[in-house]
Amino acid sequence: MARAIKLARRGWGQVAPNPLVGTVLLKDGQVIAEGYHAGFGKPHAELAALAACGAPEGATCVVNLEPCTHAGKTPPCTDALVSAGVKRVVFGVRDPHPDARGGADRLRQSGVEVEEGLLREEAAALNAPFLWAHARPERPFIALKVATSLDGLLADQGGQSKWISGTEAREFVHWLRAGFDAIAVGRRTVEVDDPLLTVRGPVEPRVPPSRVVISRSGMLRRNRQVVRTAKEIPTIVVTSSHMRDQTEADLAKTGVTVLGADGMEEVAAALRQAGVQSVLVEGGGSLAGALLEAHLVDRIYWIQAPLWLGVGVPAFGDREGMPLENTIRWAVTERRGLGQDTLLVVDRELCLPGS
Ligand code: AOF
Ligand code: ZN
Repeated sequence: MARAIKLARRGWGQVAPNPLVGTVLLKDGQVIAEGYHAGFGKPHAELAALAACGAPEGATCVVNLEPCTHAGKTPPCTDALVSAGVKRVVFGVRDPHPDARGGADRLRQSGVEVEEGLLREEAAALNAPFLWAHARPERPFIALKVATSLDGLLADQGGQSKWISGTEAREFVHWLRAGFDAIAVGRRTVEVDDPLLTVRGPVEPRVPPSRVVISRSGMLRRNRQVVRTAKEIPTIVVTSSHMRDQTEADLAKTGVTVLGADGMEEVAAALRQAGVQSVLVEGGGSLAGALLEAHLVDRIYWIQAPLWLGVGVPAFGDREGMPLENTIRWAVTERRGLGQDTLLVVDRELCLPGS
């Protein structure tokens, strides 16, 4: 299953709104074929593995997601597994998609032995945006990316943040961006850092993520990079409802889409209505803090650099305190080194359909 999850990740940036899926076929404990869902509209992982396999009769199929039952862009994986003579299917998490779900029952009815829940947490974390899109369709999956010093600061006391983290971490962020529908920042980040917020890394996404600027006041200068390139890359500004018309007038003919929303919940709902299923929030601290305080953050990608600044810009702005007994402990879903920096990925809650 760990191998299936690793294979699934090869579809990063190519499959959304579909899930990432990898499959390993085994016989007598030996791997006989592998496959993964390489892109939206392309063969499902099970079909790719079966196509790569000479003699699948009697094999065990290990896949991170329950095999589908629907004839979508490709025929149902359950039927393909049954006709290929696969004897046993082991999967990680159930498929919540209303058309595709029910694969386990269908396989059992056809006499296939089915085991579910192997590396369930890992499989759920892998496809959190897809799983949440079905469990909670009113808002996108929201992830925060923060790169800080050892003492949790985004920038030094002069506001300098280039570069707290190293090249490996910056490459990772470009890889990360490729897997999200949108990249969001607050107005101050656009004004101060003037980022382009595009993907310039090892993975070219099938659909480039939209850029989102969240700005209560709306005021955004037309000479900022995100505004100047809005005709080429979809760019959304979310402002308070009473500033919407003014902001639209200010940004007329730039290609920027202006949405009105009051409060973080409405911002999230407005983005979902605009078609955004997953968003990576890259700062600044006050936006990150406001989202956390509103319990709207599903995941944090925290990159910690080995340096100390003492005084500077806090990662989550100035917030009210949270007594220990009222706070929650997040689930650690990944922990690894990025050059000299350390990546920690935590999920507030795992989405486990059918449990
Ligand atoms: C599987 N194996 O590799 C994937 C599955 O748009 P379609 O026709 O490709 O169908 C997408 C739906 O199928 C998706 O929403 C999810 O429920 C399931 N994805 N299922 O058995 C795969 N990618
Ligand atoms: Zn399928």
